[in-house]
Amino acid sequence: MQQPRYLVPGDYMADPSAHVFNGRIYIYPSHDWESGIPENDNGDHFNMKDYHVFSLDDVENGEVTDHGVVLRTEDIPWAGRQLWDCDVAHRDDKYYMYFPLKDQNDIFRIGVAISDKPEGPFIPEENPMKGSYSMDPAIWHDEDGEYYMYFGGLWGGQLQRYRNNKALECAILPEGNEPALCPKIVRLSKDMLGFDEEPRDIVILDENGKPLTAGETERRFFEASWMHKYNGKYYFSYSTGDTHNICYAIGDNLYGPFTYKGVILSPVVGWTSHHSIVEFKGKWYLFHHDSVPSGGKTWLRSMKVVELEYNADGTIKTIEGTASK
Ligand code: FUB
Repeated sequence: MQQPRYLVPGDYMADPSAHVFNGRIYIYPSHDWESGIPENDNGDHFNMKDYHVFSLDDVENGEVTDHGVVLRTEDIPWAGRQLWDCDVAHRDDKYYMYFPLKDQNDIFRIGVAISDKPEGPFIPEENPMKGSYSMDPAIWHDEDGEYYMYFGGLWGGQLQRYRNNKALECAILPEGNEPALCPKIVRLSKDMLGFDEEPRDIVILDENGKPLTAGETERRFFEASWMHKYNGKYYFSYSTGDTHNICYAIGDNLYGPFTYKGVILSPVVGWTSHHSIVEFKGKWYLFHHDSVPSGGKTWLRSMKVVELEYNADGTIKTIEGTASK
């Protein structure tokens, strides 16, 4: 694949989570729109209110099918506002969509909605997942047969409001040489509707085996967790948020620790960067977004795909983002 490909030129779609179901790529993005809410560090301008599902059978040239609206805030009993990055898992004969949404107290929780088909529509549960908090869920189906959720995000994602899975009186964001806040992992229950354990920290180490610090903003975790496996190793990838990189770290265990390895995607046009990585028909792809088509409006993002390549030692070749072009 020579050039990145914008997948839905007629609309604004971001945070694409891509999976192969029934031999086809299904993409679960956030649906950006012009809500008129001014931009701030809390992400209030990302005021999304529904999801579409897309699918295709040829990443490089195939027609992209829009399966239409599959879930809306008005159908979710506990909804406040802001449907952010979702993900979908397949277990037995059902598809489970995991979505972050602020409840009526403006606290991010993670909800589940269920469908018989990968293209939806998805029917939401009455309540958010018990014990859930923060945002950006990414589901990993491991070879051990279990399903795991990686999640968390700073600033508007509210992770700094919690420690040890408990809400703090006041948010605390570590600084300088203090250890960076960690993304979380939790094993899902067999019915896919709850947590089967307490969420645990995902620790990202530097080349000397020391946890990354809050001050290492070019490479510490901010949001947008994703997991994939390559040549027997677990690759945890994520966005560095305010420094706009998509980075990755490699480990031998899905709970970590992971060792930082480098940048997958350098900054794109627009504040956020968010991605997913999937293998399809013998090639690896990076689904992501930028704000080039909207002329740089950070809240109007367009999803795209480009081939992702590995070096012989298992490291990933850095892809140049649109901010430097
Ligand atoms: O789309 C809203 C938020 O922006 C996502 O949840 C973050 O990962 C960032 O892409």
